[in-house]
Amino acid sequence: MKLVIGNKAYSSWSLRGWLAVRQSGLAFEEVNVPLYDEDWSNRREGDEFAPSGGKVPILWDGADIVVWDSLAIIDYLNEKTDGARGYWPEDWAARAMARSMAAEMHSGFAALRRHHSMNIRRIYPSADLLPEVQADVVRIMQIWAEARARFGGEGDYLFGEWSAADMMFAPVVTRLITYSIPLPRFAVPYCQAVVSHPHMQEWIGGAQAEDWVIEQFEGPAEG
Ligand SMILES: N[C@@H](CCC(=O)N[C@@H](CS)C(=O)NCC(=O)O)C(=O)O
Repeated sequence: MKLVIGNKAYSSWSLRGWLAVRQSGLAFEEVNVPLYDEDWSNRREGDEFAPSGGKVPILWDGADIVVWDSLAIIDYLNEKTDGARGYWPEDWAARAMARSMAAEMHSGFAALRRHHSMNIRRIYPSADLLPEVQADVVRIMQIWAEARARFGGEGDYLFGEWSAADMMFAPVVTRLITYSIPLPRFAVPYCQAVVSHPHMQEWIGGAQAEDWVIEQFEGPAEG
């Protein structure tokens, strides 16, 4: 398999797709492409990018199978590994909630995503949040708290074990850290557990080793 991803420092959807592929335990080649560099528009029109409309992540499984979009990559790999790699919790009610949370992340939280772009290499001081960003953070804390309370058990993650729900929220965790967004007490150990996960440590190491800088994603969020 081959996974095409953007900058590890900035590309939050790439992180989700990469975590999904890493979870599969299957061998894959990683192709890193710097987003928005001088060659970006040529590259995104090329064959490798065409199926996704020019966005990353893109998973190629051989020459004929292509899966783009983070959620589709999770589901494809869950099926390819016969549901054996723990993408979704086994318990039916937990699974329903985990899928709903992943879908809500995928389609929602636009204000947080727009105003606080992922930047894994930085930590900025806490600043006032726009009301719409605050509303996103409140909603995220609500669903995290509910998942942890109902299904977290003794585990460190939303549904106890590391799952696709954690993969989908991992770039939210890094944003909360980057922008020093105040957290309710229960969320602190959860965020620590996410960034300490071995796959996250591997990704963060990769982000730190990159020397690409995209100015529009640098600097504290406008409040
Ligand atoms: N819904 C897609 C989002 C993919 C996406 O927007 N990726 C960004 C990088 S984080 C991208 O490729 N942006 C380049 C562009 O829009 O030109 C997914 O879940 O994978």
